[in-house]
Amino acid sequence: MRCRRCREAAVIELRQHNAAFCASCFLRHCREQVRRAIEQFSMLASSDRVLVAVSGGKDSLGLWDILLDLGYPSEGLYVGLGIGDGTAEGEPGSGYSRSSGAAARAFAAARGVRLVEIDLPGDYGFDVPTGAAAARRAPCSACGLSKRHLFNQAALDGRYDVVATGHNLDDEAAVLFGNTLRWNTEYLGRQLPVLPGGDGFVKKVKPLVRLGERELAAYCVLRGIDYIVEECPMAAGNRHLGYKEALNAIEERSPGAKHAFYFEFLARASTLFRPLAVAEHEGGLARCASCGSPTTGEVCAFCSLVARATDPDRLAAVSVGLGRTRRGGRRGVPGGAAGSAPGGASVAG
Ligand code: Q46
Ligand code: ZN
Repeated sequence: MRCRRCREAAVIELRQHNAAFCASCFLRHCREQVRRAIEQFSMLASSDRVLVAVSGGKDSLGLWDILLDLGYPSEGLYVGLGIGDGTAEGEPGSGYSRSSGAAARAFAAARGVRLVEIDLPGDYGFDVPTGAAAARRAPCSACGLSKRHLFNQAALDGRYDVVATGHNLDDEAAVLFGNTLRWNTEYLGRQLPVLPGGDGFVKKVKPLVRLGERELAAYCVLRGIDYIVEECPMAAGNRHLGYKEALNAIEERSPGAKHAFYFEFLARASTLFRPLAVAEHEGGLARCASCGSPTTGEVCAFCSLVARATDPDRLAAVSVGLGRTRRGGRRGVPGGAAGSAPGGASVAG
């Protein structure tokens, strides 16, 4: 197998592109895909200060690496979720958040770039598994809601122009698949690689939408980026994993199917659903009485989660096993059974 560009020996075959690449041409291909996504969707201006949400996984660290190489002044944001802190050593998921934080810090130190850190247990008094159980939410629902709020708040506080997340093509295709299966029309109307800022929200972008998981893993290995390989232990049984498996089976028989599914949706269908998404906030947004964030209620969803997740009575109920964690979202909160919010619950890798 020869590299499509230089005819050297290839190290990776990309069937969706009907191509194979040597190591250096593959790295160039990844940077080029990100550059094209940024240009195609007007994601970033060259002077934008970018806050990259990093989880310590391959996608977010690969994204940060590529943005730095493309010359965007970017800094990282790591949110400690307290996942696996209470799990006995040797058990699955043990020390998950500690390891992911260490990977993010090591990358920032190696590249000499700033990493902003927020710690959910230390700064807000709860970790994702316990807080979600006390609030009677699915862990991924509580986690996704917290991350969306904290990314936005950190970007406002630090005066960043844009938040970049590591959602890749596999993530976006899986979210689209899930929302299409249920015809979650409001979410379909907002599933875009760019969410504009304004009204208390910072612009959000997903520059990895042209690259798949396998490409990101290969990129990090070839670049010597030491990312956390372990999946979040809370992801087990997650509906999106099932959607990804289904799409992988389709892609296997029909290379390029994921790309066509997502990009043809953007090109031909997403505008049809846009009015349904816009209608959701037609009444305008108020400010949270507690933190000042935009909200449709009196108190924003994050402040309400903090109140429940740190309520001593609820925590006591959890500790005696009465407040069992339910799978599936409640109150229509994205990330659970109610649907998959554009922007997703995850930092993505
Ligand atoms: S970190 Fe959080 Fe994900 Fe873990 S708890 Fe779920 S949403 S799976 S990317
Ligand atoms: Zn609030």
